[in-house]
Amino acid sequence: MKSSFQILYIFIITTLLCSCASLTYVNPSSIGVSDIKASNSSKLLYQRIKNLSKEGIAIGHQDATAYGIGWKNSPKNNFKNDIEELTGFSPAIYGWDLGDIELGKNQNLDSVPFSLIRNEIIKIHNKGGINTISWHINNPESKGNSWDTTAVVSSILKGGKNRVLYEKWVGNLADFFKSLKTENNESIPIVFRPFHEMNGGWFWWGAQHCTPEEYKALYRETSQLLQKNGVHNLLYAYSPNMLNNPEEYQKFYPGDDYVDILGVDIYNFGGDEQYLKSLKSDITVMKDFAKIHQKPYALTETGNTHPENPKWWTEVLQKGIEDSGISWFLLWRNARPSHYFATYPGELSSENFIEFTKNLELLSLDDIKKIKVKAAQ
Ligand code: BMA
Repeated sequence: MKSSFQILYIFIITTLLCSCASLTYVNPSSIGVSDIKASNSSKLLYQRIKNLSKEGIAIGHQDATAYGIGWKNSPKNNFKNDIEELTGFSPAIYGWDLGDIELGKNQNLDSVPFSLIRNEIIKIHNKGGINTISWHINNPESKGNSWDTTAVVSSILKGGKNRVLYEKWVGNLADFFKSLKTENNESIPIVFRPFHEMNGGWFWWGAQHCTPEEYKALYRETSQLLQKNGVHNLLYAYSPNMLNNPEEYQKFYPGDDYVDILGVDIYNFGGDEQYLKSLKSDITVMKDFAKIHQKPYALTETGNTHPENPKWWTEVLQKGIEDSGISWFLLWRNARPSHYFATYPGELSSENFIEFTKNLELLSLDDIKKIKVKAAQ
């Protein structure tokens, strides 16, 4: 028989182990996601994302390991990323963009080769990280880029004059998604976030360039086309830009049958005061919506567009997201000294970023690696 000391010892050890790791077993068939043929790994990822938010907020960065300020991915820079260089830990969430894949090009609109994106996605998946993909797709009517707002949406919907071309473009996108496989030939689950910031007017799929009904049809038909092409490794995210009013959140919502994860993109283009206000109010709108629709939610894009305040992270972003319940926030890309959204060693706010990461229950790659969801046998 164990002595009461031994029992106490076992209890303490078990509690310590549980506080830094979580393993849940679920039956994948009990998890409902928008794609009824979704792979088991997508369903497990969905559950994992739900579990995440109970442990903290995962930190994400766009193109994190592809390049940063003053360096580019190379064999020498294997898995280098600005956040790790500064803090010693790597992000948990990795954002990528597939703009230009529809054209059959070898690299995306920011000159990142698709082969590099594929390799990084596989590496990150194997390390226990989560990948999310946006798509700055070109305009199928004008052949201009995403910001070319020539009217086009109705022409790519079923029966439209650009439909054949659009189906070809989605086919190219589908081929990339289907190529995301582990060594054991298992498909890698991805959070796909198509047609983001639709309530703004800067993209061709944005408000003013199509009706909310056309937008919803575009989102739904794209998901259907991907599935028709045999893509079943996606969780679909919906992410309007900073809201002009609370009603806007549901105005373009394609419906529970098409969306798995709720998001919102918020930047401080209009100054920090407005940014903080929007973070608080828009995340609350999204959170209430998420409660009704029973979905996880995240700050799908953010970053500092006016890097002038050395205490921005603790004085602004922290105040906007603490206690928010978001699963993650994704900082946009560190492209060059005149276009970056996170921080990097030696940057004005870098020391404050370190403080920020200590103040909040932020989850790094090592942290989320321990949040596991496995299929019950
Ligand atoms: C935008 C900018 C662009 C970039 C695009 C896709 O917000 O960063 O420079 O081409 O995202 O990554």
